[in-house]
Amino acid sequence: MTAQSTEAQDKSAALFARAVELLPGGVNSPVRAFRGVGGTPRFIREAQGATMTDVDGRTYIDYVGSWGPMILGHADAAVIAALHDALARGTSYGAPTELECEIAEEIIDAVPSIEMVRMVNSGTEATMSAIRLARGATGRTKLVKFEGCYHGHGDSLLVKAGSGVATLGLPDSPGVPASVAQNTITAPFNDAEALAQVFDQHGADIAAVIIEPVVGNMGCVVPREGYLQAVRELCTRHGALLIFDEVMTGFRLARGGAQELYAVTPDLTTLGKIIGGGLPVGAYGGRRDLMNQIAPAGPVYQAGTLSGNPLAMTAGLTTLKRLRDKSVYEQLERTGARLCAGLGEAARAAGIQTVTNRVGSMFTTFFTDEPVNDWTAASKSDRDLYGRFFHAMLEAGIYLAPSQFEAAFIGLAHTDELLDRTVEAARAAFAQLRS
Ligand code: HOZ
Repeated sequence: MTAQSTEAQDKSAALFARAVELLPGGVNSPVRAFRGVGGTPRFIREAQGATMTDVDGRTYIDYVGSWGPMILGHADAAVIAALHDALARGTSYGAPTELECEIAEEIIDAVPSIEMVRMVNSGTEATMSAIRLARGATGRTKLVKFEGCYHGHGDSLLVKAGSGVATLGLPDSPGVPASVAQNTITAPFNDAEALAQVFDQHGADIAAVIIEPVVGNMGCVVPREGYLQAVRELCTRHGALLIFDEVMTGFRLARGGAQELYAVTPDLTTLGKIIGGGLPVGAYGGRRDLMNQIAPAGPVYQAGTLSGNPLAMTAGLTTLKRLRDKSVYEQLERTGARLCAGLGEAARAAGIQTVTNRVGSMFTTFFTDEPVNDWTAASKSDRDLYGRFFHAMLEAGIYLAPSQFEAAFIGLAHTDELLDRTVEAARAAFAQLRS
């Protein structure tokens, strides 16, 4: 990857030099280190609406959105006001609050499969806990996940994973015991026949199938028509639980997430990102009979000091209440379509082969000439070209994910004017790639 010479001696570069002495790789989450695109990460000073400003005063139109949560935009006035109010009443009690009932009611009302919910502190915690519950409830051990899907960094899940591990070329991780990894079976996404074969071989041992119903962590990859229904049917037939990892897609693709959009009901669902309104949060929920197996209602243990934290619940609840309005998703569909049509047209005009996958406000442009329906196809995208495109866009004030294998997100604060500026910047960036 080519480092960008223009960012040689700025405050971000100085901060990064300081950070690499203090934090592994200079960051607290790997993709942020820009290793997928080369160069030095921009250190952010503040963010407002659809834009972020770095420590050198450069402002960017933001399509990372804190990796998904910022559907309302940064520093949303209602969220900030609610947080101010909550702050004055204390930051953590370690005891139940009415807020936890309110957000649970909101989630249960919205997400078709969720009859009861447990709040946790991150998506990783949600998926780890959902898997433990699935194993506890079925008395089975094996787990099926799909190549290129990422469900956080739990031991069972770092097998052929996407997101940061794919970005760094480390789809499996040292430190995961072979005895744990051998209980995770992988299958290609979007291939119901391959999953049927896995069930034919291991059916009686499979506790759960976990899937990103629309993948965000190999870039955005869309399920083929009927695929999620086929996955549901196979799980039911073999007595395995179906877990939808809707950490990214929950409240993003529809109020009820991908399961509402595709009308497929999983047994368990994991959530995160949007439900915390930008504060650290996760949740898992599902059928009442399953959720009642979680301690203290049942024997499957899971706990957390900061779970249900009043600030996270406040930011999340304020965000979710705004998403009751159906016009939110109509707007996001319209803006997503407008932006992606513009990006496709800009690439074609420059003679650059791209494929843009999108569902609503979640999308990825791959640098390839073949359809991207699974990890095999996603991994063929030209990552050097993505890196050059990324930096050309960054220089033009557009902040994309510093990895080909992450989805981009549009929020309610992305106006047509900002989208059109993005397309103009892309036109110039694609043209640069030809030289
Ligand atoms: N891996 C997460 C997104 N898919 C988070 C990346 C980050 O926060 O740096």
